[in-house]
Amino acid sequence: MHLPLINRAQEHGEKIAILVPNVEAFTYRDLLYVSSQIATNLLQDTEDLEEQRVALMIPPGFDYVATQWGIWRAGGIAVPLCVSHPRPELEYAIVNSGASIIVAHPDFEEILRPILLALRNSNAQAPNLRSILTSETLPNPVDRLPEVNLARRALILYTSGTTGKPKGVVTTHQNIQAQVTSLIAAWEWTSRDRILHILPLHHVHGIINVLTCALWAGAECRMVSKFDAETVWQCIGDGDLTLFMAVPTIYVKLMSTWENTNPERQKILSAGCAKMRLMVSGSAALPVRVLEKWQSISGHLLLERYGMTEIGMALSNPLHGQRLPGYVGVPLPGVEVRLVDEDGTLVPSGSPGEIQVKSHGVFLEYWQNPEATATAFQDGWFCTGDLAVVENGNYRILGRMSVDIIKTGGYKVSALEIEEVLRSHPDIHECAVVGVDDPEWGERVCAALVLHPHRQLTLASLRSWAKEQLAVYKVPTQILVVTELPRNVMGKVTKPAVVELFR
Ligand code: MLC
Ligand code: AMP
Repeated sequence: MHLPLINRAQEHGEKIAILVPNVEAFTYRDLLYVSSQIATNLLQDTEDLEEQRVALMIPPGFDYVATQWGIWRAGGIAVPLCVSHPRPELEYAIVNSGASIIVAHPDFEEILRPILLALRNSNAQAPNLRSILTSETLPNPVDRLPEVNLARRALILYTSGTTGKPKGVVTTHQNIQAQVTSLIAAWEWTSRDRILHILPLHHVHGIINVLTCALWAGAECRMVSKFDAETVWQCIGDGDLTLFMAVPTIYVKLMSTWENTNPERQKILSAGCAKMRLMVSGSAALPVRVLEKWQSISGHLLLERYGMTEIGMALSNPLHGQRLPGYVGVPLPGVEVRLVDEDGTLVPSGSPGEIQVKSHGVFLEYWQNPEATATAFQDGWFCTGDLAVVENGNYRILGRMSVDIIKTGGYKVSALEIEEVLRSHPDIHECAVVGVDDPEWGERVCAALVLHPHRQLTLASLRSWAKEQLAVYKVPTQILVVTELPRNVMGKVTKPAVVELFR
């Protein structure tokens, strides 16, 4: 028995699975064969990877997908690394997941080399860490591949929380199947769909909602190596896409590029949008003014939905029927949602409460962190840490319960993680990191700093220092040097007062 994703692909043999516009196209048959070669290569002389973690650092495209499938078919757990992360963040994911193999595109050999060397030298960590480049010749013929039970772990995605360092969210093949089939049913994916994939491939939005849904449905997934507004518009303007999904920041960037285009081309681009059957927004709150402006450009009332790495998608506006601006709709098929107060009691309709979720799509565990896993659940319900209210039968997201969680450009970022890094700067005595509302990024990462006596610090120098350690979206975009941080009577830094400093 193969994994259902693999079985289904066999039905679509000669159909195009992955297309890199103007470069190359690969059929489902190609994907099945190359992923079996990759699985054979990963297995070497063993029969089953038995949930060994395989990290992959590959830009969006066929090699990424074939490697992800190869890992699954060999019985491994895929750990996708972000292709733009600096060394410390890559090292953290590799070490924390205990990866025994890393598959990388040759472009990343240089950044990975010192990490691999350091890990191989520290015997306790990973003396046998194996590295494979996607440019290597693959074995032919292929081996018999193991049977992989759906209850087995499939994926570890790193996500920030309120405890500083990111946690590895583990999903099983069954979880992925539940997440995908729920979306396929709700948004009526079919093998006739063609979607443009422009999202990062180390998060659930890009991996599950776009890539895996497309391949599960036998649809065509068009991949570009990195988001670029001009390229996206060109693909939309070609006029034969049926679906598009993005975070609000991407819609804002697309709108500004459209506005700087001449009126004739604007018409072509808008006509490309109008030919699609669905455009979706998620991963962060979609401001109503963005929704309205996008409607005037594209003719589409964006379908907004709500989800999270740990649960997949939970709430969605309808494909057919009325979509309410500012609301995220109702629970998706197979998903139960409830709102509770601080005591864990259900709140009456119209009152705000924490969103809690139960479904087969809910993750298995935080990787090697049973305490965090246990505290994330209440009576079998996953506690999202997001507040919402139900009005006229529809959920409206009110925000997060913790000020230390920032959403910027669709990325979830822990203020505490950034503070920890900033405190290691030789000039910084104390700091408080907050998210400040921003029309383009949703929130921007801002830092209030107390410096050591007689020290000075510019934003530019702090940013270039921080980029060595943090992903670009975690690097503060604004700093304020203050003599002291605002505190409450208990002496605790009050983040809302810090946010006010930036207004
Ligand atoms: C980048 N820049 C930022 C920034 N990110 N500035 C402020 N805030 C941010 N968050 C700056 C950089 O410093 C740089 O400036 C310039 O923008 C270009 O950087 P870049 O990295 O090239 O940006 P770009 O490619 O334009 O990226 C923007 C983006 C990207 C929106 C395409 O952030 C993105 O792909 N976001 C999607 C994230 C996602 O998939 N989230 C889903 C998580 S799953 P300079 O000055 O250095 O040039 C989830 C669950 C669910 O949330 O519900 O889906
Ligand atoms: P992540 O941990 O990166 O998967 O991010 C999940 C978080 O994104 C959720 O907990 C929400 O805070 C936020 N989120 C996702 N979709 C929406 C939405 N439509 N509106 C508001 N917030 C959202």
